[in-house]
Amino acid sequence: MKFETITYSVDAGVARLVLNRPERLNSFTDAMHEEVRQALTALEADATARVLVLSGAGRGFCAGQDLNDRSVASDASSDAAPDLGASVEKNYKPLVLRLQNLRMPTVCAVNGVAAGAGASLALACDIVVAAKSASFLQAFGKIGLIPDTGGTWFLPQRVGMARAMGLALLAEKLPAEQAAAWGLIWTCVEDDALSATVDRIAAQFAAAPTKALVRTRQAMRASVNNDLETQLDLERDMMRELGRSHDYREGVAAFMAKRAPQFKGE
Ligand code: T3D
Repeated sequence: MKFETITYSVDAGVARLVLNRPERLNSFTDAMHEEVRQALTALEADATARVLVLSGAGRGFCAGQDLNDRSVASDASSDAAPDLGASVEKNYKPLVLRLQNLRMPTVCAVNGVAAGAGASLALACDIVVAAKSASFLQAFGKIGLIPDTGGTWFLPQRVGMARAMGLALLAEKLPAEQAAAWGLIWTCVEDDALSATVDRIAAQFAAAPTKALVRTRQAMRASVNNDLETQLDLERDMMRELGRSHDYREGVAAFMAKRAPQFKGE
């Protein structure tokens, strides 16, 4: 597919969506939101895709909303003032929900700074791998906003309230290495190892029992609101479903035959 602000491709089960406005650190315009929506629609319809890899072109991952589109009138109460709630409702909220509900695992390669909604977008992915020179910045506080795109949900859950509060209120860059040490992301690797690390994970997911990975994601997330008994019930129901799947039968058959499994994602 041909896009102006992103690139999108699928090869060997791996879908790659690259935010591609490097001169603006891949910040989001309405056009980019629209193209991301189109790419995700294509991805959802593509039976060959088993994993989504999200990354940014150039030296940054994503600097959140393009603030050139937010040159606010001096009188904030004037009709010219943008309705950020409408922007969140139309663009950022559905983007997070779509990623979280995707029928395949998502991997984010954070190649450089991830700021504002860009940081939250990375955290909306299942696995986040960051280059050592990358960083995470809750830039919102610096321009009079709150961490959106799920920031106020992801941060306290991943790093605890004290660190979440510090990150959001002080709006200081969190280096990737510290982000990994705090449990905000899966791992941090040397800059020149980022592509190979992400490719390895993507290849593993492209050959994995996809449905089981997706149910795992759902169960993990549901645990936040469930008591133990409810969670045990959920696990029972998912085990019942997966026990009837092709990939479970294949996994057991491959184990017994001492061969590599051929999962179909079904
Ligand atoms: O509005 C809504 O719809 C509601 C939703 C909002 C969600 C949000 O994301 S709000 C938060 C918006 N993002 C920010 O506030 C981050 C702004 N950017 C920065 O603070 C810094 O650029 C960084 C810390 C991310 C990186 O700093 P640095 O020194 O590495 O790079 P730089 O020189 O600041 O940026 C490079 C270029 O990208 C520069 O342009 P220039 O001078 O070379 O022509 C800069 O203006 C541009 N750029 C970076 N971020 C944005 C941007 N241009 C527009 N919008 C940006 N967000």
